[in-house]
Amino acid sequence: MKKNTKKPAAFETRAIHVGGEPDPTTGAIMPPIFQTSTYVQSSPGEHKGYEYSRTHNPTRSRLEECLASLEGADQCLVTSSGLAATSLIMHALPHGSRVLCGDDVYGGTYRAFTKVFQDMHKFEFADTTDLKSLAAKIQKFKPALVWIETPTNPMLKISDIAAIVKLAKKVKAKVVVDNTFMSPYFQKPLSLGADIVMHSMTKYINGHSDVVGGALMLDNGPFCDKLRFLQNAVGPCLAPFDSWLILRGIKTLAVRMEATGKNAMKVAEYLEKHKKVVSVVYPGLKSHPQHGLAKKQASGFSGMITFFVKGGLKESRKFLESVELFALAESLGGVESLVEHPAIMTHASVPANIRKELGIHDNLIRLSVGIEHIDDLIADLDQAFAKI
Ligand code: P1T
Repeated sequence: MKKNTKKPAAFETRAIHVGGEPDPTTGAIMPPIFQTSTYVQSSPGEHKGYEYSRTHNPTRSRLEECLASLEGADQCLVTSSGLAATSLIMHALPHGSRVLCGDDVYGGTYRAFTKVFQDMHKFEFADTTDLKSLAAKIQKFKPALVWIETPTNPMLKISDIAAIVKLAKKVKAKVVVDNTFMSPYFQKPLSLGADIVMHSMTKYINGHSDVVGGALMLDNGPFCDKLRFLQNAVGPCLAPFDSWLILRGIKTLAVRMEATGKNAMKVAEYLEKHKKVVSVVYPGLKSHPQHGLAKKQASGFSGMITFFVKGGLKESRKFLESVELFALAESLGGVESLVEHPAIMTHASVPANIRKELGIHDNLIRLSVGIEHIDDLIADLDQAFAKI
């Protein structure tokens, strides 16, 4: 994208054009996929900026440029999965660091912190929606890093990013926000003071359920340099074709997020009135405990809904086996609607007693609302409820 205009281009425009410049050698409007592992040098050490694709790849560089722009960061590093991005941060921290993590996070993140990195760092978990107790915990534990997901997966709790940054700064802790559920279209944690944004690009950023990938966005500095070093030294790099697919998916990020948000609001309102539903959790509903905060720190509520169906596992199973348009599958953020059972599926790696404390009961169902026609989505939910 030419950089001679005074006013920075809007999000929608940057999503299409940053990193999307036509190929300079052929004029191809779509960037080529540099499906190569290595690059020819004219003399040892003399090359065109690319040596080996674990270190650099032109297709991957384009994706990183686009994502840095959308999230408002100096830099972006893309990785082979969301968990690979999380792992890079863990490797970048000095050994023995203290990490304070939100109590309700993706099951795989919880598993990584408690079953992979637990000997490298010291982890504690806290309800990051309760600022008073969080302030005390931060003062006592003195973490080097505070890790939050907002909204959380799967309970959709909202944490006050700016307030947590203030608390973290008092003990010089960095704040990482897993922004997967919102995408940079609805929420920009760096603008609220966070140090690093992490994404599972597998979800909204790519949006088409055909790639697994992760991303870290942050500003220039020693921590960024360390992550770049580790991206090459540890090796969780994203393949050129996957980078290209995500670059393609991002072009429609704004319209997809608008559509998913609109559909989700209608589905949430429908569920809230349904007699076979005990309660609905959706940040866009006035009944959500942090609805006001959600409105203040983000520009939309995204497409994730959780609800408690009347009954227990039997009723949940019946509902999940009966949906026809909603697909019963892990993951989220694609154009197609998905439904899942957190206790058995995405959060099975969280111990049962902790699941219970968090409210991840057998009658909890999670929806990722896609961008199909709303009437078809409601009709599908209706017929599935009728089968219970
Ligand atoms: O699956 P992967 O790309 O490695 O991303 C992990 C991850 C990180 N953070 C959040 C908030 C996530 O939701 C995920 C992955 N989540 C699912 C697969 C899921 O169904 O919730």
